[in-house]
Amino acid sequence: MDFQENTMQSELRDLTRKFAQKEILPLVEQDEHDERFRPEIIRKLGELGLTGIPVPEEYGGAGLGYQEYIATIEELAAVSVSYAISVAVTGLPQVILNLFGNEAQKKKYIPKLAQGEAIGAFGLSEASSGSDAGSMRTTARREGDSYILNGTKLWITQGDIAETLIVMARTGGPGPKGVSAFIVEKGMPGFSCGKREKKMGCSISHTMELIFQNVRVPAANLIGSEGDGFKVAMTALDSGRVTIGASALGVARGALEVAIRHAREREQFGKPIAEFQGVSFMLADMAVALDAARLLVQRAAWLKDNGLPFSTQAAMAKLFATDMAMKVTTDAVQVLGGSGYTQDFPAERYMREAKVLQIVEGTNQIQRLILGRSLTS
Ligand code: COS
Repeated sequence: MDFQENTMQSELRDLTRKFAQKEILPLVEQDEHDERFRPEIIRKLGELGLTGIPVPEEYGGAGLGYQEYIATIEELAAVSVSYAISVAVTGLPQVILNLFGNEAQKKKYIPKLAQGEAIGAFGLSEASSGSDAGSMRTTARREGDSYILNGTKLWITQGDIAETLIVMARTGGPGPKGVSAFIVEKGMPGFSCGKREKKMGCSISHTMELIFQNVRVPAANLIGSEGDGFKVAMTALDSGRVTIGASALGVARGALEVAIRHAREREQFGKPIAEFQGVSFMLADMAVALDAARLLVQRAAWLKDNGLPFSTQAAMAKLFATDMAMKVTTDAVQVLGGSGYTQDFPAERYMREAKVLQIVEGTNQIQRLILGRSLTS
Protein backbone atom coordinates (compact mmCIF):
# COMPACT_ATOMS: atom_id res chain seq x y z
CA MET A 1 0.00 0.00 0.00
CA ASP A 2 1.36 3.42 -0.94
CA PHE A 3 -0.11 6.60 0.50
CA GLN A 4 2.08 8.87 -1.58
CA GLU A 5 1.09 10.02 -5.05
CA ASN A 6 3.37 8.77 -7.81
CA THR A 7 5.20 11.18 -10.10
CA MET A 8 2.56 11.00 -12.83
CA GLN A 9 -0.28 11.74 -10.39
CA SER A 10 1.59 14.72 -8.93
CA GLU A 11 2.48 16.05 -12.38
CA LEU A 12 -1.10 15.82 -13.56
CA ARG A 13 -2.31 17.48 -10.36
CA ASP A 14 0.16 20.36 -10.81
CA LEU A 15 -0.62 20.75 -14.49
CA THR A 16 -4.37 20.86 -13.84
CA ARG A 17 -4.01 23.20 -10.86
CA LYS A 18 -1.94 25.69 -12.85
CA PHE A 19 -4.36 25.55 -15.77
CA ALA A 20 -7.42 25.96 -13.54
CA GLN A 21 -5.87 28.87 -11.64
CA LYS A 22 -4.89 30.66 -14.83
CA GLU A 23 -7.72 29.87 -17.25
CA ILE A 24 -10.81 29.15 -15.12
CA LEU A 25 -10.48 30.98 -11.81
CA PRO A 26 -10.48 34.54 -13.21
CA LEU A 27 -13.76 33.84 -15.07
CA VAL A 28 -15.59 31.50 -12.76
CA GLU A 29 -17.70 33.87 -10.65
CA GLN A 30 -18.85 35.94 -13.62
CA ASP A 31 -19.49 32.88 -15.79
CA GLU A 32 -21.50 31.22 -12.99
CA HIS A 33 -23.57 34.40 -12.82
CA ASP A 34 -23.95 34.57 -16.62
CA GLU A 35 -24.52 30.78 -16.91
CA ARG A 36 -21.80 30.74 -19.55
CA PHE A 37 -19.94 27.56 -20.47
CA ARG A 38 -16.74 27.96 -22.47
CA PRO A 39 -16.12 24.97 -24.79
CA GLU A 40 -12.61 26.30 -25.47
CA ILE A 41 -11.66 25.34 -21.90
CA ILE A 42 -12.40 21.69 -22.71
CA ARG A 43 -10.45 21.99 -25.97
CA LYS A 44 -7.45 23.38 -24.08
CA LEU A 45 -7.72 20.67 -21.41
CA GLY A 46 -7.75 18.20 -24.30
CA GLU A 47 -4.56 19.69 -25.73
CA LEU A 48 -2.95 19.10 -22.33
CA GLY A 49 -4.07 15.46 -22.44
CA LEU A 50 -6.55 15.89 -19.57
CA THR A 51 -9.84 14.86 -21.20
CA GLY A 52 -9.01 11.23 -21.93
CA ILE A 53 -6.82 10.20 -19.01
CA PRO A 54 -8.16 6.66 -18.41
CA VAL A 55 -8.53 5.48 -22.02
CA PRO A 56 -5.82 3.66 -24.00
CA GLU A 57 -3.31 5.60 -26.09
CA GLU A 58 -4.34 3.72 -29.24
CA TYR A 59 -7.69 5.59 -29.04
CA GLY A 60 -6.11 8.94 -28.30
CA GLY A 61 -6.23 8.74 -24.50
CA ALA A 62 -3.41 9.07 -22.00
CA GLY A 63 -3.46 5.34 -21.18
CA LEU A 64 -3.41 6.04 -17.45
CA GLY A 65 -5.78 5.05 -14.66
CA TYR A 66 -8.44 6.42 -12.35
CA GLN A 67 -5.81 7.23 -9.74
CA GLU A 68 -4.44 9.85 -12.15
CA TYR A 69 -7.92 10.82 -13.38
CA ILE A 70 -9.18 11.67 -9.86
CA ALA A 71 -6.22 13.98 -9.23
CA THR A 72 -7.21 16.04 -12.29
CA ILE A 73 -10.92 16.03 -11.44
CA GLU A 74 -10.19 17.14 -7.87
CA GLU A 75 -8.05 20.06 -9.04
CA LEU A 76 -10.72 21.22 -11.49
CA ALA A 77 -13.42 20.96 -8.83
CA ALA A 78 -11.36 23.00 -6.38
CA VAL A 79 -11.86 25.89 -8.81
CA SER A 80 -15.10 24.97 -10.61
CA VAL A 81 -17.28 21.90 -10.15
CA SER A 82 -18.94 22.73 -13.48
CA TYR A 83 -15.74 22.05 -15.42
CA ALA A 84 -14.85 19.01 -13.31
CA ILE A 85 -18.24 17.55 -14.18
CA SER A 86 -17.84 18.52 -17.82
CA VAL A 87 -14.59 16.54 -18.05
CA ALA A 88 -16.08 13.62 -16.09
CA VAL A 89 -19.17 13.50 -18.33
CA THR A 90 -17.03 13.74 -21.47
CA GLY A 91 -15.23 10.73 -20.00
CA LEU A 92 -18.39 8.61 -19.67
CA PRO A 93 -18.87 7.81 -23.40
CA GLN A 94 -15.15 7.03 -23.61
CA VAL A 95 -15.28 4.65 -20.67
CA ILE A 96 -18.44 3.01 -22.03
CA LEU A 97 -17.10 2.57 -25.56
CA ASN A 98 -13.75 1.36 -24.33
CA LEU A 99 -15.48 -1.36 -22.29
CA PHE A 100 -18.49 -2.25 -24.43
CA GLY A 101 -17.98 -0.74 -27.89
CA ASN A 102 -16.81 -2.62 -30.96
CA GLU A 103 -13.59 -1.67 -32.72
CA ALA A 104 -15.32 0.54 -35.30
CA GLN A 105 -17.20 2.46 -32.58
CA LYS A 106 -14.05 2.93 -30.52
CA LYS A 107 -12.05 4.22 -33.48
CA LYS A 108 -14.80 6.52 -34.66
CA TYR A 109 -15.82 8.15 -31.39
CA ILE A 110 -13.21 7.88 -28.64
CA PRO A 111 -10.27 9.87 -30.09
CA LYS A 112 -12.13 13.17 -30.51
CA LEU A 113 -13.54 12.92 -26.99
CA ALA A 114 -10.20 11.92 -25.51
CA GLN A 115 -8.47 14.86 -27.15
CA GLY A 116 -11.07 17.45 -26.19
CA GLU A 117 -12.16 17.98 -29.79
CA ALA A 118 -15.64 16.71 -28.93
CA ILE A 119 -17.74 17.01 -25.78
CA GLY A 120 -19.63 13.98 -24.48
CA ALA A 121 -22.93 13.38 -22.70
CA PHE A 122 -24.82 10.54 -21.04
CA GLY A 123 -28.60 10.31 -21.42
CA LEU A 124 -30.25 8.08 -18.83
CA SER A 125 -32.71 10.03 -16.66
CA GLU A 126 -36.23 10.99 -17.62
CA ALA A 127 -39.02 12.95 -15.96
CA SER A 128 -40.54 9.79 -14.48
CA SER A 129 -37.35 7.73 -14.33
CA GLY A 130 -34.66 9.08 -12.01
CA SER A 131 -33.58 6.72 -9.23
CA ASP A 132 -35.67 4.00 -10.87
CA ALA A 133 -33.51 4.08 -13.98
CA GLY A 134 -34.90 0.79 -15.28
CA SER A 135 -38.37 2.30 -15.76
CA MET A 136 -37.40 4.61 -18.64
CA ARG A 137 -39.94 5.25 -21.38
CA THR A 138 -37.81 6.45 -24.29
CA THR A 139 -38.11 3.82 -27.00
CA ALA A 140 -35.90 2.56 -29.81
CA ARG A 141 -37.75 0.59 -32.49
CA ARG A 142 -35.77 -1.42 -35.03
CA GLU A 143 -36.52 -0.49 -38.64
CA GLY A 144 -34.24 -2.03 -41.26
CA ASP A 145 -30.65 -1.11 -40.47
CA SER A 146 -31.68 1.67 -38.06
CA TYR A 147 -33.37 2.24 -34.75
CA ILE A 148 -36.01 4.95 -34.41
CA LEU A 149 -35.75 6.78 -31.07
CA ASN A 150 -38.70 8.52 -29.45
CA GLY A 151 -38.93 10.09 -26.01
CA THR A 152 -37.55 12.77 -23.71
CA LYS A 153 -34.54 12.77 -21.40
CA LEU A 154 -34.12 15.16 -18.48
CA TRP A 155 -31.23 16.65 -16.46
CA ILE A 156 -28.66 15.75 -19.09
CA THR A 157 -25.36 17.54 -18.48
CA GLN A 158 -24.15 19.40 -21.61
CA GLY A 159 -26.68 17.52 -23.76
CA ASP A 160 -26.98 20.54 -26.05
CA ILE A 161 -23.28 21.07 -26.69
CA ALA A 162 -22.16 17.44 -26.74
CA GLU A 163 -21.16 16.04 -30.11
CA THR A 164 -21.30 12.41 -28.90
CA LEU A 165 -24.01 11.16 -26.55
CA ILE A 166 -24.72 7.73 -25.13
CA VAL A 167 -28.49 7.43 -24.84
CA MET A 168 -30.39 4.63 -23.16
CA ALA A 169 -33.71 3.60 -24.73
CA ARG A 170 -36.13 0.73 -24.49
CA THR A 171 -35.93 -1.91 -27.21
CA GLY A 172 -37.67 -4.64 -25.24
CA GLY A 173 -40.18 -5.22 -22.46
CA PRO A 174 -40.47 -3.37 -19.13
CA GLY A 175 -37.67 -3.13 -16.57
CA PRO A 176 -33.88 -3.08 -16.83
CA LYS A 177 -33.63 -6.03 -19.23
CA GLY A 178 -35.51 -4.13 -21.98
CA VAL A 179 -32.98 -1.27 -22.12
CA SER A 180 -30.35 -0.75 -24.84
CA ALA A 181 -27.59 1.83 -25.25
CA PHE A 182 -27.01 3.89 -28.40
CA ILE A 183 -24.46 6.36 -29.69
CA VAL A 184 -26.30 9.49 -30.76
CA GLU A 185 -24.61 12.32 -32.63
CA LYS A 186 -25.44 15.98 -32.35
CA GLY A 187 -27.44 17.13 -35.36
CA MET A 188 -29.18 13.82 -36.09
CA PRO A 189 -32.57 14.82 -37.58
CA GLY A 190 -35.33 14.78 -34.95
CA PHE A 191 -32.91 15.21 -32.03
CA SER A 192 -33.33 18.57 -30.32
CA CYS A 193 -33.00 20.19 -26.91
CA GLY A 194 -35.83 21.52 -24.77
CA LYS A 195 -35.48 23.69 -21.72
CA ARG A 196 -32.23 24.43 -19.94
CA GLU A 197 -32.61 24.10 -16.18
CA LYS A 198 -32.10 27.10 -13.88
CA LYS A 199 -30.12 25.71 -10.95
CA MET A 200 -28.96 26.76 -7.49
CA GLY A 201 -25.31 26.15 -8.46
CA CYS A 202 -22.98 24.81 -11.16
CA SER A 203 -24.66 27.27 -13.48
CA ILE A 204 -21.77 27.23 -15.96
CA SER A 205 -22.76 23.65 -16.71
CA HIS A 206 -25.73 23.22 -19.07
CA THR A 207 -28.41 20.86 -17.72
CA MET A 208 -30.74 19.98 -20.56
CA GLU A 209 -33.92 18.33 -21.64
CA LEU A 210 -33.32 16.19 -24.75
CA ILE A 211 -36.12 15.47 -27.18
CA PHE A 212 -36.11 12.55 -29.60
CA GLN A 213 -38.75 12.62 -32.32
CA ASN A 214 -38.33 9.75 -34.76
CA VAL A 215 -34.54 10.04 -34.59
CA ARG A 216 -33.02 7.52 -36.99
CA VAL A 217 -29.89 6.05 -35.39
CA PRO A 218 -27.85 3.54 -37.44
CA ALA A 219 -28.02 0.00 -36.01
CA ALA A 220 -24.21 0.17 -36.04
CA ASN A 221 -24.57 2.64 -33.13
CA LEU A 222 -26.11 0.06 -30.82
CA ILE A 223 -23.61 -0.66 -28.03
CA GLY A 224 -23.28 -4.40 -27.46
CA SER A 225 -26.55 -6.22 -27.99
CA GLU A 226 -30.16 -5.31 -27.41
CA GLY A 227 -30.87 -5.52 -23.67
CA ASP A 228 -27.31 -4.66 -22.61
CA GLY A 229 -28.12 -0.99 -21.99
CA PHE A 230 -28.88 -1.14 -18.27
CA LYS A 231 -25.65 -2.97 -17.52
CA VAL A 232 -23.76 -0.48 -19.70
CA ALA A 233 -25.34 2.42 -17.79
CA MET A 234 -24.74 0.91 -14.35
CA THR A 235 -21.12 0.11 -15.16
CA ALA A 236 -20.60 3.68 -16.35
CA LEU A 237 -22.21 5.01 -13.17
CA ASP A 238 -19.85 2.92 -11.03
CA SER A 239 -16.92 4.74 -12.66
CA GLY A 240 -18.77 8.04 -12.63
CA ARG A 241 -19.28 7.77 -8.88
CA VAL A 242 -15.52 7.72 -8.38
CA THR A 243 -15.17 10.99 -10.31
CA ILE A 244 -18.06 12.55 -8.37
CA GLY A 245 -16.23 11.55 -5.19
CA ALA A 246 -13.13 13.28 -6.55
CA SER A 247 -15.19 16.39 -7.36
CA ALA A 248 -16.37 16.39 -3.74
CA LEU A 249 -12.75 16.31 -2.56
CA GLY A 250 -11.98 19.31 -4.74
CA VAL A 251 -14.89 21.47 -3.67
CA ALA A 252 -14.33 20.64 0.01
CA ARG A 253 -10.63 21.37 -0.22
CA GLY A 254 -11.33 24.69 -1.94
CA ALA A 255 -13.77 25.62 0.83
CA LEU A 256 -11.37 24.52 3.58
CA GLU A 257 -8.59 26.66 2.10
CA VAL A 258 -10.87 29.70 2.04
CA ALA A 259 -11.90 29.03 5.65
CA ILE A 260 -8.29 28.63 6.85
CA ARG A 261 -7.21 31.83 5.11
CA HIS A 262 -10.09 33.75 6.62
CA ALA A 263 -9.54 32.32 10.11
CA ARG A 264 -5.94 33.49 10.01
CA GLU A 265 -6.72 36.97 8.74
CA ARG A 266 -9.95 37.86 10.52
CA GLU A 267 -9.42 39.31 13.96
CA GLN A 268 -11.96 39.51 16.75
CA PHE A 269 -11.42 40.20 20.45
CA GLY A 270 -7.88 41.28 19.55
CA LYS A 271 -6.64 38.12 17.85
CA PRO A 272 -7.14 36.01 14.70
CA ILE A 273 -10.29 33.91 15.01
CA ALA A 274 -8.13 30.83 14.22
CA GLU A 275 -6.87 31.15 17.80
CA PHE A 276 -10.34 30.39 19.19
CA GLN A 277 -10.93 26.69 19.64
CA GLY A 278 -14.51 27.06 18.43
CA VAL A 279 -13.04 27.88 15.01
CA SER A 280 -9.83 25.82 15.00
CA PHE A 281 -11.69 22.66 16.08
CA MET A 282 -14.09 23.17 13.17
CA LEU A 283 -11.14 23.44 10.78
CA ALA A 284 -9.61 20.32 12.32
CA ASP A 285 -12.82 18.32 11.85
CA MET A 286 -13.09 19.54 8.25
CA ALA A 287 -9.54 18.40 7.50
CA VAL A 288 -10.07 14.96 9.05
CA ALA A 289 -13.32 14.40 7.14
CA LEU A 290 -11.67 15.48 3.89
CA ASP A 291 -8.77 13.07 4.34
CA ALA A 292 -11.06 10.19 5.29
CA ALA A 293 -13.08 10.78 2.12
CA ARG A 294 -9.88 10.98 0.08
CA LEU A 295 -8.88 7.50 1.25
CA LEU A 296 -12.25 6.07 0.18
CA VAL A 297 -12.08 7.73 -3.23
CA GLN A 298 -8.50 6.62 -3.77
CA ARG A 299 -9.35 3.06 -2.76
CA ALA A 300 -12.20 2.88 -5.27
CA ALA A 301 -9.89 4.24 -8.00
CA TRP A 302 -7.14 1.78 -7.04
CA LEU A 303 -9.54 -1.17 -7.17
CA LYS A 304 -10.76 -0.11 -10.58
CA ASP A 305 -7.22 0.37 -11.90
CA ASN A 306 -6.32 -3.09 -10.66
CA GLY A 307 -9.28 -4.75 -12.35
CA LEU A 308 -10.94 -5.67 -9.04
CA PRO A 309 -14.64 -5.30 -8.17
CA PHE A 310 -15.22 -1.70 -7.08
CA SER A 311 -18.96 -1.09 -7.43
CA THR A 312 -19.64 -1.16 -3.67
CA GLN A 313 -16.53 0.85 -2.85
CA ALA A 314 -17.47 3.45 -5.50
CA ALA A 315 -20.89 3.82 -3.86
CA MET A 316 -19.22 4.22 -0.44
CA ALA A 317 -16.77 6.79 -1.79
CA LYS A 318 -19.48 8.80 -3.55
CA LEU A 319 -21.76 8.72 -0.51
CA PHE A 320 -19.16 9.63 2.09
CA ALA A 321 -17.22 12.17 0.01
CA THR A 322 -20.27 14.12 -1.13
CA ASP A 323 -21.86 14.18 2.35
CA MET A 324 -18.47 15.32 3.62
CA ALA A 325 -18.32 18.08 0.98
CA MET A 326 -21.77 19.32 1.98
CA LYS A 327 -20.74 19.50 5.64
CA VAL A 328 -17.30 21.01 5.00
CA THR A 329 -18.58 23.69 2.62
CA THR A 330 -21.42 24.55 5.03
CA ASP A 331 -18.90 24.86 7.88
CA ALA A 332 -16.65 27.02 5.67
CA VAL A 333 -19.54 29.47 5.27
CA GLN A 334 -19.94 29.40 9.06
CA VAL A 335 -16.25 30.15 9.67
CA LEU A 336 -16.55 33.18 7.38
CA GLY A 337 -19.66 34.33 9.26
CA GLY A 338 -21.52 37.20 7.56
CA SER A 339 -18.88 37.30 4.81
CA GLY A 340 -19.47 33.62 4.08
CA TYR A 341 -23.09 34.31 3.20
CA THR A 342 -22.13 36.96 0.64
CA GLN A 343 -20.97 36.53 -2.92
CA ASP A 344 -17.78 38.48 -2.12
CA PHE A 345 -16.24 35.15 -1.08
CA PRO A 346 -16.44 31.78 -2.87
CA ALA A 347 -17.58 29.84 0.23
CA GLU A 348 -21.29 30.14 -0.59
CA ARG A 349 -20.64 29.02 -4.20
CA TYR A 350 -18.77 25.96 -2.95
CA MET A 351 -21.72 25.16 -0.67
CA ARG A 352 -24.18 25.39 -3.58
CA GLU A 353 -21.87 23.28 -5.77
CA ALA A 354 -21.49 20.60 -3.09
CA LYS A 355 -25.26 20.11 -2.91
CA VAL A 356 -25.59 18.74 -6.42
CA LEU A 357 -22.92 16.11 -5.77
CA GLN A 358 -25.22 14.46 -3.22
CA ILE A 359 -27.77 14.08 -6.02
CA VAL A 360 -26.01 13.30 -9.32
CA GLU A 361 -24.85 9.85 -10.45
CA GLY A 362 -27.40 8.38 -8.07
CA THR A 363 -28.68 10.18 -4.99
CA ASN A 364 -26.97 9.34 -1.74
CA GLN A 365 -30.11 7.45 -0.78
CA ILE A 366 -29.53 5.23 -3.83
CA GLN A 367 -25.90 4.72 -2.77
CA ARG A 368 -27.19 3.53 0.62
CA LEU A 369 -29.66 1.25 -1.14
CA ILE A 370 -26.81 -0.27 -3.19
CA LEU A 371 -24.69 -0.68 -0.05
CA GLY A 372 -27.56 -2.09 2.00
CA ARG A 373 -28.28 -4.65 -0.71
CA SER A 374 -24.63 -5.66 -0.97
CA LEU A 375 -24.47 -6.18 2.80
CA THR A 376 -27.59 -8.27 3.02
CA SER A 377 -27.79 -10.23 -0.25
N1 COS B 1 -22.85 -3.06 -12.72
C1 COS B 1 -23.25 -3.99 -13.60
N2 COS B 1 -24.50 -4.49 -13.60
C2 COS B 1 -25.37 -4.03 -12.69
C3 COS B 1 -25.00 -3.05 -11.74
C4 COS B 1 -23.69 -2.57 -11.78
N3 COS B 1 -23.26 -1.64 -10.92
N4 COS B 1 -26.06 -2.77 -10.96
C5 COS B 1 -27.05 -3.54 -11.39
N5 COS B 1 -26.64 -4.30 -12.43
C6 COS B 1 -27.39 -5.32 -13.18
C7 COS B 1 -27.91 -6.38 -12.20
O1 COS B 1 -26.95 -7.39 -12.00
C8 COS B 1 -29.13 -6.89 -12.92
O2 COS B 1 -28.75 -7.78 -13.95
P1 COS B 1 -29.27 -9.31 -13.93
O3 COS B 1 -30.76 -9.20 -13.96
O4 COS B 1 -28.67 -9.88 -15.17
O5 COS B 1 -28.75 -9.90 -12.66
C9 COS B 1 -29.66 -5.65 -13.63
O6 COS B 1 -28.57 -4.75 -13.74
C10 COS B 1 -30.80 -4.99 -12.85
O7 COS B 1 -30.28 -4.67 -11.57
P2 COS B 1 -31.24 -4.38 -10.34
O8 COS B 1 -32.24 -5.49 -10.21
O9 COS B 1 -30.38 -4.09 -9.15
O10 COS B 1 -32.00 -3.06 -10.84
P3 COS B 1 -32.94 -2.06 -10.07
O11 COS B 1 -34.04 -1.67 -10.99
O12 COS B 1 -33.29 -2.60 -8.72
O13 COS B 1 -32.03 -0.75 -9.93
C11 COS B 1 -30.44 0.73 -8.95
C12 COS B 1 -30.83 -0.69 -9.30
C13 COS B 1 -31.40 1.40 -8.01
C14 COS B 1 -29.09 0.57 -8.28
C15 COS B 1 -30.29 1.55 -10.25
O14 COS B 1 -31.54 1.78 -10.86
C16 COS B 1 -29.60 2.87 -10.02
O15 COS B 1 -28.37 2.95 -9.92
N6 COS B 1 -30.38 3.98 -9.96
C17 COS B 1 -29.81 5.31 -9.88
C18 COS B 1 -29.65 5.84 -11.27
C19 COS B 1 -28.67 6.95 -11.31
O16 COS B 1 -27.59 6.87 -10.74
N7 COS B 1 -29.03 8.01 -12.01
C20 COS B 1 -28.18 9.12 -12.19
C21 COS B 1 -28.01 9.34 -13.65
S1 COS B 1 -26.59 10.27 -14.05
S2 COS B 1 -26.79 11.98 -13.17
